[in-house]
Amino acid sequence: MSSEHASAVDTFMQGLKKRNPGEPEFHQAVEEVVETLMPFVLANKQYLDGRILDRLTEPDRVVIFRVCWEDDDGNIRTNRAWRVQFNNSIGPYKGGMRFHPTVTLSVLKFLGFEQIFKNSLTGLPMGGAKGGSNFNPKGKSDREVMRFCQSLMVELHRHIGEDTDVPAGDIGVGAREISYLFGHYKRLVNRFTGVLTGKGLAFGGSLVRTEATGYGAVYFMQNMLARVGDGLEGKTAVVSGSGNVATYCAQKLIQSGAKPLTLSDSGGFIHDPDGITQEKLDWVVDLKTQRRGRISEYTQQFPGTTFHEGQRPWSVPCDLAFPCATQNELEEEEAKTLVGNGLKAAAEGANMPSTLGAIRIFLGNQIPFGPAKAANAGGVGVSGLEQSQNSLRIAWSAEEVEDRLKSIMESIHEQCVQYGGGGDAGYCNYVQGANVAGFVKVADAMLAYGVV
Ligand code: NDP
Ligand code: 2IT
Repeated sequence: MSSEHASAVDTFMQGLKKRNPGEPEFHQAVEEVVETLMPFVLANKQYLDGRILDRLTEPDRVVIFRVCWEDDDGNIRTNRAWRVQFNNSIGPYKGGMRFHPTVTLSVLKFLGFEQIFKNSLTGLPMGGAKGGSNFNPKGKSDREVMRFCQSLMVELHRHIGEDTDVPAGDIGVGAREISYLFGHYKRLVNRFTGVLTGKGLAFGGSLVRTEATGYGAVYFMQNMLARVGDGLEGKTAVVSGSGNVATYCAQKLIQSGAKPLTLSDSGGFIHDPDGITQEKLDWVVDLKTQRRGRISEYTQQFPGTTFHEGQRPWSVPCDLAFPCATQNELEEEEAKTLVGNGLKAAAEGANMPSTLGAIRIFLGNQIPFGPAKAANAGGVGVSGLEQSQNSLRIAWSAEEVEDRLKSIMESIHEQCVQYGGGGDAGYCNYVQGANVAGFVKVADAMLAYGVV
């Protein structure tokens, strides 16, 4: 980075931190983007004169509300919920809802901000948003989760709509939660619309939406490897997480001839040196979505495997890394370990799983590195396809949706290469590519609207 760029980034970040105190995740997400965008913005005066970076880092609005609900013992419980409607320049707000005790305004602002760029990269007309609550679904009965979702929707329904803002799932919000949320929205407004995505197949959901994020991350990896004349066949992979994204990432790896070696949750990671097979994965999906158990149980079911309590899987030697659990789960020292063990490429299934230090290690060692905005966009991409199907009142076949998902991931890869340097053969900086490619469309729309 030249000194002019460095000082422009520094001045910008100082202002942002002053305006948004106590929001470290939001600062981190913006810093990564601004660091790579600044040279482009300085070279393209219209964005500088239009103060696009100032405008793009200020959400259109944030709705904060109380959610009261009654637990199974008759106690009154209170949670806080948010919807961060970040930017709707290129389409209705779109982004998931996260239910997890670590949810704060800072976390949702980082997620909403990244969603603007990710959604732009998909090529579909979707703005950026994120929402959620500090509610912890773990250990709650289905009825408790239902009462919480219904109470949350009593307020949220005023702020969303199929042409306004279309929420979906994220950590702690899967098929069960989306069903409760959608069912209650429908009661409140007396309209059946595509207001949420990730719905059940019987009521407007799309085939392949469940699988889309994990599958998309593997397709993105496939594109990165193909660019350097390599492929997935025979590669070993370390995957973190054991939720929606991680399990379908592992599934597509298996289908592509690669061998996933690990999965994890907040309790630790399991290592299966023989490789996780489809049969074992079916057991994990049942464990996580039906029995709501812990990944440590894997070792009792499958002998010859180990559980590493309180640890993350990055010390296991592998060709490919797929962080698919949560933010900041892969730090600088862990990136060094992966590279030292011969890592060939990494793709982020989770949002911002790699710290800024870890990203610098990957880029510095010229490891093909697919950042979240690009690599995990398959989930929201298929959400966009679900919206299209709902509007058209039709349902596409699994094959049709998966073909479209593949094309979306391929197009995102091409856009990254276009703006990521390296020409035809050189090293592609996918972080720069994703940030600049995602930015241009949104920024041009904002300029066209005038001063708003
Ligand atoms: P799930 O709730 O299905 O799974 C989350 C997984 O991550 C679980 O294994 C969970 O373990 C683990 N995890 C969550 N929080 C922590 C934490 N603080 N520390 C360690 N492990 C943690 O969520 P998803 O699979 O949907 O989401 C995973 C990631 O992918 C998130 O970053 C999400 O934003 C991102 N993502 C999701 C998309 C989607 O379509 N669902 C689309 C694009 C990105 P435990 O059970 O112990 O909490
Ligand atoms: O982070 C994400 O892209 C998601 N959680 C999916 C959002 C969506 O609207 O499908």
